[in-house]
Amino acid sequence: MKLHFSRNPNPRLAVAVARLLDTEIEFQFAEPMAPGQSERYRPLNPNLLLPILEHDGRRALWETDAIACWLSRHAGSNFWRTDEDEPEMIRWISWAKENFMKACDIVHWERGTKPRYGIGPCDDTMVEEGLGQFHKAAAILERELSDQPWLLGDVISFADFRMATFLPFNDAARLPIAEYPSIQRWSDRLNRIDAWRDPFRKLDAPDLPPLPN
Ligand SMILES: N[C@@H](CCC(=O)N[C@@H](CS)C(=O)NCC(=O)O)C(=O)O
Repeated sequence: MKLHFSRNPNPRLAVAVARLLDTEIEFQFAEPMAPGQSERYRPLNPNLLLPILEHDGRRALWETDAIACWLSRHAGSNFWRTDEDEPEMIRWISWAKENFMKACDIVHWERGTKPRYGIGPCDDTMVEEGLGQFHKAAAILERELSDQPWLLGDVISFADFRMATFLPFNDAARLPIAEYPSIQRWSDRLNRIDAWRDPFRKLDAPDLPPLPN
């Protein structure tokens, strides 16, 4: 079994899931979009994106959520809920991608990815738009986390990891997480989990390009 990854947000999330679940797996740093790499990677993922899970030598699985589901089933874990909490978990995954995570992504793209990869100048209008969406979504998330440690109650699930996809990149995005005390506490709680805080430990993978000053 092999997980192709980079240090970017979605592959980081998949590596963190594999680490959390103690999956016996080979971690392979990959650059599907680098010159000369697309021929190798297109059969594995036509989108040329990461993460990619090769799990049986014939077929490859892409999309982080599908990979997290597969890894959790493989581990016999309820991290991806398979009980009566499953619909609620899927609700939060779906909402995250349309709301909280999407807002984080907009801001992170402008303040993190664009300068890191020299894609172009930060668009302040998009940052404002992203921050507006962030505050709207954060208010809902704040209420949800005000009286429980994790999105589904007392036990962490993939919904927490998914919701937090961009928080490890907040040095670049500078989202005002601290204005939301319950979200801040939840993020601190996540950071006490080794697999979340440091998924790339001992893995051979170059650092992301630095942010210019
Ligand atoms: N919807 C996809 C998104 C995958 C994606 O956008 N991956 C980005 C990183 S966040 C990527 O592969 N970028 C090129 C790279 O990291 O080399 C998923 O959830 O897996």
